[in-house]
Amino acid sequence: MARHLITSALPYINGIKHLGNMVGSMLPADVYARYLRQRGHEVLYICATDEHGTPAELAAKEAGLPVDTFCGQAHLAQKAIYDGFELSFDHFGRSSSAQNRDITQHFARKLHENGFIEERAIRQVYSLADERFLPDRYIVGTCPHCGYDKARGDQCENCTRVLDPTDLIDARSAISGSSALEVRETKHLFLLQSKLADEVERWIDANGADWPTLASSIARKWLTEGLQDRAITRDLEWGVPVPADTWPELAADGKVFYVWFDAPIEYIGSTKEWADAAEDGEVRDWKSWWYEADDTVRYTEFMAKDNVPFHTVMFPATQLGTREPWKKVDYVKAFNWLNYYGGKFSTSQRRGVFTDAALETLPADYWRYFLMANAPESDDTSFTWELFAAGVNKDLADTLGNFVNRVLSFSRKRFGDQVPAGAAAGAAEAKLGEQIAALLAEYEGHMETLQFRKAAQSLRALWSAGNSYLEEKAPWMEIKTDQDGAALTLRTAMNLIHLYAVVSEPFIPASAAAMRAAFALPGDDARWVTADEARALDAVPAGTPFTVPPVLFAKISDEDLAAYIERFGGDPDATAA
Ligand code: B3M
Ligand code: ZN
Repeated sequence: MARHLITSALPYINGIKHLGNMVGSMLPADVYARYLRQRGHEVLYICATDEHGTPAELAAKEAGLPVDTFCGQAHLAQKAIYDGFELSFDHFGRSSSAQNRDITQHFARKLHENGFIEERAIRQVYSLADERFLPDRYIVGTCPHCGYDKARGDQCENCTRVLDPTDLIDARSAISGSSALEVRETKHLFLLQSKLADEVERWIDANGADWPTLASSIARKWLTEGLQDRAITRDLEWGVPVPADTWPELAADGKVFYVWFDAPIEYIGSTKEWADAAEDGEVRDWKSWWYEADDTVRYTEFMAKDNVPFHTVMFPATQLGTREPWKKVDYVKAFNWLNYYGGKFSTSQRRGVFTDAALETLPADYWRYFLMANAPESDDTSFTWELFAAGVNKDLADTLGNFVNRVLSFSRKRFGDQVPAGAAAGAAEAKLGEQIAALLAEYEGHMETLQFRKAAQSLRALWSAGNSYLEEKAPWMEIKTDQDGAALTLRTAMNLIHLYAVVSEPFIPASAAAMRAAFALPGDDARWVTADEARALDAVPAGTPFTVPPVLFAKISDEDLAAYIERFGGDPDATAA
């Protein structure tokens, strides 16, 4: 059995994430992790909050809190939401941990020893009012090309031209608005990516062949454009400090590492946090996953497309440059954007549905299922409340939920609280068994290749097959003439419910648990079903006591839909009209 290391891109600490963030990283990683665990693989699913950098400092300032206090609170707030979504992390860490500091510093020392880090003096804008150096995007002014007066120091949003802060007319600080700026010389560490470019390319040639096109094309594009040496330190208060043993002068100057340098290293840092949190004699070995890992470890990363260059080029370059045997990614699952009514979800404008509000509105399973069934895999996709309501009502409420309740209530009414025996399986059951086994194989195929939309389609087809069987056998008619036949139909349908509970678990864990709990089967866990078991449909034998669970999925009514659109804002064009 393989050992599966799974990471999802680390959510940035400032602010609650929206559904687009959720579907592009954490949620698919969780679905995959759950699936592999059910199939008996050893899985380590790691995530963390990404806590360093200017946006964290500014968000803390806005909240009127010291940055470490702010990050501590924001970490817990995000963690509570991810628990609500039932994300089954083995560890949800923090990039500001001592573990990450130590490993990040270790990486930097090794890169330095091997000649891949160099100290260079650069000229940077310093704000006298803010008493700090300003990153390019925190300098605003008038664009020299188009005259737009809110152009940023790195790029003009209006004409998209790439800028240098010194190009701006009437430059001022985006933080304080002060124009008391001066250019000062300061020293920084540079990662010599240009020296590692060939090696990274060879590594991608050897390992990236089976990545999805979205990931490999972005990686290639970066390499073709040429890997630039990159400043990996910043003048900030909050971050992993440059180690004083190696760079005393820079350390004394208070330099910290750039957030994108320490963030991917936190995948390792968080794994060490997980190991350090072991209790009572439990042994958690972080190194076997990351250092000299043998080829039983398969490492899969999940992320949105804008994060691909850092994961396929910059982080591997960092790892390779240490000349140490760090585990590198085997498979990069990248996602396009989820839009909101065709426009962007926006954290700053709070446009769209945010994960906290989503959970306050409806249970996690509704979101999990809909988002994965419509995941932006091959293209950007759009969230609309209309599509969401239609998907939930048709697939979850009608096809799955209604089947479960109908079968269990009818059987209880006619045969009591135990699974009825009835006749032996006949031709209809044999046909059904074949069909279920085939659909299950299809479903597994899509899960193994991480094609989540297709997997959701197969899952839906499994649910539909039960409905067709039930319509065909019509036990409510059958019972009038053939009690034993009706009992067989219901027993078979109950076995389908149990099978659905197992195979739906990756997508809708809470509802799956409720379905499984309907049957008092001793020692029942969510262990995956074999093809033979799927064909036989007899895991739940006659005589098993059962209960009828409360309605699994409530339908979204037209009134609900109107209220959601009213609250969250719907199609901007429709509202304007
Ligand atoms: N925090 C990107 C983001 O928030 C970043 C991912 C880090 S993964 C190591 O979009
Ligand atoms: Zn411009």
